[in-house]
Amino acid sequence: MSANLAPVAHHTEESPMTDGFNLVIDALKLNGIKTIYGLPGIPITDLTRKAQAQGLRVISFRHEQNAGNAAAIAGFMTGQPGVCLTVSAPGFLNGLTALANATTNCFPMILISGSSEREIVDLQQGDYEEMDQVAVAKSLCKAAFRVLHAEDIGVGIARAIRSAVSGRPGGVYLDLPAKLFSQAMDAAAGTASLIQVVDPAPRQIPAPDAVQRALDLLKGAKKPLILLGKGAAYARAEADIRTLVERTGIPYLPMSMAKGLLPDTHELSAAAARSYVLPEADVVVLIGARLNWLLSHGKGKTWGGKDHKAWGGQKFIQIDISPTEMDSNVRIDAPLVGDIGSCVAALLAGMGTQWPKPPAEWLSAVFDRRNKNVAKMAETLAKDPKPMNFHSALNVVRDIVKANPDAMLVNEGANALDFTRSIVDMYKPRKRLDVGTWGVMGIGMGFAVAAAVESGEPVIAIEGDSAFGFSGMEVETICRYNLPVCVVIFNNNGVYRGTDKNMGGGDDVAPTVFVKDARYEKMMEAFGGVGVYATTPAELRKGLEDAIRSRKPTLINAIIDETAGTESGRITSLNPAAAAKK
Ligand code: ADP
Ligand code: TPW
Repeated sequence: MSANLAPVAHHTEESPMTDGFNLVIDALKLNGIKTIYGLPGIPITDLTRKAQAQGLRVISFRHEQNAGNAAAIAGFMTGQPGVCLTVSAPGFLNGLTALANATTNCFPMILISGSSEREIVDLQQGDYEEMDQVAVAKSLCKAAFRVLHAEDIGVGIARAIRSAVSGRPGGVYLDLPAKLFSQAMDAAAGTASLIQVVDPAPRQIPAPDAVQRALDLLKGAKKPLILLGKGAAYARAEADIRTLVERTGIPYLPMSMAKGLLPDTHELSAAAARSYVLPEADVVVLIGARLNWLLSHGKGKTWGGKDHKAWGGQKFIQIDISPTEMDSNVRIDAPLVGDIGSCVAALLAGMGTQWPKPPAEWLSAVFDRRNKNVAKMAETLAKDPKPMNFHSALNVVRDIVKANPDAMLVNEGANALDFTRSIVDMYKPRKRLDVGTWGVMGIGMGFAVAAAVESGEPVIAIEGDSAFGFSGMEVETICRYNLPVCVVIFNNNGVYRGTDKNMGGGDDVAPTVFVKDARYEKMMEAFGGVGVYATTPAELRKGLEDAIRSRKPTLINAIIDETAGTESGRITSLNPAAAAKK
């Protein structure tokens, strides 16, 4: 054969091919992703099958919002982006609430969604499940990408991972149109196109002058306070944070999901004196906590201000990876921008081993109040009212968590949330998972599934009866994967309480009222799990102990006095009707 007649190179049986399906799976595996949370359908059904065949764990849900919430909290727990996989338009939209919630809470998550054909979508010709998903997702996440060619899958997944975990973590959307999955390419070239992301969340070292400024401010404090947020839990900085707290002897307050970063029983915890320390403190060190509504925006009466908008006079040191978080609500006198691990380490290095303790008057004022409040709470918890109320039920949960400090605790509701947060002590970091920054209902079963899958530990989910309803169908998922999840429903017959009356006097019940004495435990029994109907603390205790020992999917329907609790729990002041009365 003469040289100019040489055959054009083409693929033969000796040069194997790969396709979009395999490249997506290979790229995820190359980057250490082990689990996909999702819900199958066109065009991603085969992706879920092939992923499972190739060793990824695929946890299939009954609704995408719950799969998305599972992925988001997996991201919080592990520091690796949680992956949620959905079908086009409606599936994608169902996943979007979780993606937006992940972004709001700074949880790293990637929502991967199949989509319909670009050509048809862009001409709006009415494809199956047609939607310009990237455009819709953009405003609800940190970044949104679309991959059109198989050879770009590696880059697309690398960019999604980096966007989710670097800087302030958050949600990322990755759009994979149906056609991409069947695109074939040379297998060797495909492998070469994949990227194993190096150092996806680089440390960010604070500037030395910023560290010195913070130390100077702290040194002059007469009434210092440390406030720990879920950013500190996410950053896994508990060892250095503990050293910081103990070396300085400064009282600290944990935000809800920072509980357990240091054990809640730590001698320097001021949690039970919150309403005293916030207005009284003169210098506050915020570590991975934003001055958002959960902290009354750093001003107003909560902070000792004259009225609801006035500054209370505190000076703030804020440690955060996001430079633009500074001054978002009040002046930050000493911004310390960097990752929490590096910032706290730099503070410790700058302090040396000797650091003056806060004035004794401050410490005794704080801890006397705390001890008094703890004693008062112990009295309340010891009561045994009939029917059970939140306190007598949570007294049991408190004991169970104390005896099982490795168990995960998921929590949502209004009163069920607020009382659990203040009554149930946590002993280890990243064990308490709850409604977070938005106070969103519906995270319960998604979080519970991921908590079990990611940790292997027993999960206790304390749920208001309304809160549970948002994701209740996932009890089937819990049974299907035989997860050690014990759902405890605090059943008081409605949203907040079950006692409202129809103000129009008609036959319909009030908007906040549910079916009385609903038998939620039968939902778990329907799928082979254990159902428990508990009207006393003893029955609740036995149900929880059995569930933890047996690791069987369990649902305890804990009957709570329907008059117990308040409207909106602790945030009644944000309710327009209540605010108008003020
Ligand atoms: P909480 O609700 O517990 O008060 P927030 O969600 O308001 O906590 O605040 C968490 C903060 O932590 C966010 O501002 C986020 O930028 C920050 N953050 C998250 N991870 C890190 C990290 N590794 N280093 C520094 N800051 C971080
Ligand atoms: C997505 C509004 C806040 S709390 C709550 C609702 C509906 C339920 C409270 O009743 P529950 O708890 O769960 O029975 P308890 O202990 O007080 O009896 N939709 C979304 N998110 C929120 N936050 C709401 C509605 C809400």
